[in-house]
Amino acid sequence: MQLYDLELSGNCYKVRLFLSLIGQPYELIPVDFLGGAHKKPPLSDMNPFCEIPILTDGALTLRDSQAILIYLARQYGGEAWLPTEAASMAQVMEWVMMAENEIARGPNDARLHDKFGYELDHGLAVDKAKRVLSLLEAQLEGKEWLALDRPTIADIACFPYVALGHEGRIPVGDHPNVAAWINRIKSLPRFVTMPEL
Ligand SMILES: N[C@@H](CCC(=O)N[C@@H](CS)C(=O)NCC(=O)O)C(=O)O
Repeated sequence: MQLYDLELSGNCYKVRLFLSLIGQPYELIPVDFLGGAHKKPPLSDMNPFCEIPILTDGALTLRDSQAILIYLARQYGGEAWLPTEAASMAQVMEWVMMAENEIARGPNDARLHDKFGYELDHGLAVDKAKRVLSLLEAQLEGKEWLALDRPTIADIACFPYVALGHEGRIPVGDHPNVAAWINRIKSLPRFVTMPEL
């Protein structure tokens, strides 16, 4: 199994984190992102979207961090991280989708603007990120984990860009449920960190 990776990418980090949590060995392949390696063959052939992370497992090549989490959870994680029972699976996916949508366009975009100089509407990203924090704060009222009564890939998918929010001027601030949830994830066995977390 190989992961094409960038250390500072939250999308790559969530895959590294999950691989560590489930104890799955893999080979890390750093991508020369500044040199644009992800936009040229062979990576652009592996992922025509020209983005990382990319995961290979035997003959399988996968793009998209959420899709990769789903694959790893089902293939290697048993029932724990993504159950097959219909309602539970859908409840996990509700929050995995939030990582792909609201979190990507909120705290992720704000960080891309501030830390990496991407030409994005920072004000719009901040508005979306504030909504993300409010929704998470409400969901975590009286609950330890986002979807089920245990950690699932919903928590892993949403965690990185929320916890890195300060890099886009979206600190968790007065959201105690979100702050406690972040600390809970950081306390999981085999947790690994990334810069600025
Ligand atoms: N939905 C994708 C988004 C992946 C993505 O945007 N990756 C960034 C790095 S974090 C990237 O490769 N961007 C390409 C670029 O900026 O040129 C995922 O979750 O993996």
